[in-house]
Amino acid sequence: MPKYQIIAPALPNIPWQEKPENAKNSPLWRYSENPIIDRNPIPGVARIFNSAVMPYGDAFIGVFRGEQTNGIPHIYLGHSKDAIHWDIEPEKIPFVDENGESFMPYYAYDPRLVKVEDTYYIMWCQDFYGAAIGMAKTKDFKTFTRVENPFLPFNRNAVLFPRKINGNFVMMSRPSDSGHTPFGDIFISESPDMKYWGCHRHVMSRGNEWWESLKIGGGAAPIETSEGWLSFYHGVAGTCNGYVYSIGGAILDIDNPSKVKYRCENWLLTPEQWYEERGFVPNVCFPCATLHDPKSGKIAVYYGAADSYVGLAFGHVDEIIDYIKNNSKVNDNDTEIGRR
Ligand code: BMA
Repeated sequence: MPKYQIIAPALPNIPWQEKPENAKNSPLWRYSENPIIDRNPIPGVARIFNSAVMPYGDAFIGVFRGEQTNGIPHIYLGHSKDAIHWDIEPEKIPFVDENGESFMPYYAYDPRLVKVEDTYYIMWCQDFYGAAIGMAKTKDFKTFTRVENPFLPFNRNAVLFPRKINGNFVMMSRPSDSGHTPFGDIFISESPDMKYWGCHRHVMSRGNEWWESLKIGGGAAPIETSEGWLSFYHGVAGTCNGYVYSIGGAILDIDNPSKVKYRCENWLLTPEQWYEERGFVPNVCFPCATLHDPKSGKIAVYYGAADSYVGLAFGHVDEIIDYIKNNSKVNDNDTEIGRR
């Protein structure tokens, strides 16, 4: 049994590859067959990246950012038996309003997929008179009903927690601008009903370390563990040659997730492989989802690579949490409740 407990349903069929002997400098290692989704995966879509997956029945389901050949991103549904080989549906997810009428965003990107109680929620970035968060719910992956846009523009990287906390839905987001946003901290907001959002709190700031000194943003849905909410997020460095996106790790207080308990001063994954360093936007590792198994402690991280591919990395909950704790650096800004 792992030393640290993951609180989630069992996932014995989690994709996995053992740690290579030469792995160093991080508790995560890459799948040797990366990228798992290559260019031109379906007609009309040139690249799939920044996508989220979940267990579904005895297989897996996912929401995928597909960059169409006209350059406009939309969200596509995918199915997989092993969470590695994906069949992507050729049509965009057909979002509808509460009356069942078609209600498509102009564009949609960076989807996350989170199940709370018996409902799956998809959240993404879209136009709402500027870049903002769009959201929909489904129970069967056939009907996808839009819910009210949770936040005012400009905002990106919304990530719902996988259960209510103190009776409310809780969602991370990153207030931004409508362009390439040279700033940004992670906040959380609460809602009793998925319609009205408030009790906004600051979680953590950019800037602790150079690799995340420009901006940070939520990544995968936080994993509930015996140490707190294990969160894989992205941190961005602004270099003379452009932005560099790395994956960071933090552990948030289980009842008050605006309080950061541990925050790793080192990145957990940074662009090193050809599919991360070379592509439509070079030097991007952008986490959007994990699969995790409480019994074995195995964690699989799904991340977009260079705005061109989907990559997969693995780690063990004990090693990841120990690494974050052993290399943790938090300041008052991280540990306070985030209300001013
Ligand atoms: C961010 C988002 C992501 C993208 C990243 C790097 O602002 O648009 O979708 O992966 O930039 O280009």
